Amino acid sequence: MRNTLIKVGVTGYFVSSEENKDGWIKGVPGQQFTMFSYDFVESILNSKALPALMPIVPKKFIKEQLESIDALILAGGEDIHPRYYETEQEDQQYQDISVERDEYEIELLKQALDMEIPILLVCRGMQLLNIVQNGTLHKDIKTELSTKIDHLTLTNQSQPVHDVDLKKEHFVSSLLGNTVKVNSIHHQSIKHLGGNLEIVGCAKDGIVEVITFQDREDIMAVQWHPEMMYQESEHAKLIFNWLIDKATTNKTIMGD
Ligand SMILES: [Mn+2]
Repeated sequence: MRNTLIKVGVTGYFVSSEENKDGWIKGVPGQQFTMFSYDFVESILNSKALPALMPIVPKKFIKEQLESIDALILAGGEDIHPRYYETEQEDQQYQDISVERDEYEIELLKQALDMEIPILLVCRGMQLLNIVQNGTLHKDIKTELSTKIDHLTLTNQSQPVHDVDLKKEHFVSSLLGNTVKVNSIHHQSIKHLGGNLEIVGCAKDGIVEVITFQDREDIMAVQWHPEMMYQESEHAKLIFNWLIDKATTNKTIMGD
């Protein structure tokens, strides 16, 4: 066995030339960018693994892109276009949508599932998993549901906002305990659960916060952002350690 670091691929934002038309993000006006939050770099390094950016590439390269990593994180970001989970389309323009990213990540996730790569899905990533399994979303918690919890808290991202109660006798609660205190930076949530998935954690108001596959312990999807909490919260570190442990086990079995 080669003693190499586990490589964790992380998806991120695609910044189009239109979004960077004034050059206010980086570089020169109109230049396009791919980027992810540095919180992931720190969280992954902290768990003794090496982060790798997963830029949007043409579909024909996705398999090789996935072969270059040992674990995958689908990060948070824009809303997913409702055309992927609604048959009745409202005639409206959506803000904060990236169809380029949707197309790429849906294919990436499908292939990663087939290749049995360990996957952590964060926020948008969790919603994407549900959609890939033919589930649906509440497009806006505030307008569709009544709750006293503020799930869209944009300040002090490393601080917990609400509890999540985890299903007992499940690998997630074995890892994290029966309740975790989490941050909350989302305005959408799971509506109908997709096929072969299981709800294993909810906030007190019933909003779904953790899903997994019924028959796999190497995939975990969380609605909160553990990468923003890894310095303060033990459970956030445990999630990254879990992902890297799963990848290490795979690598050992494969004899690489
Ligand atoms: Mn929440």
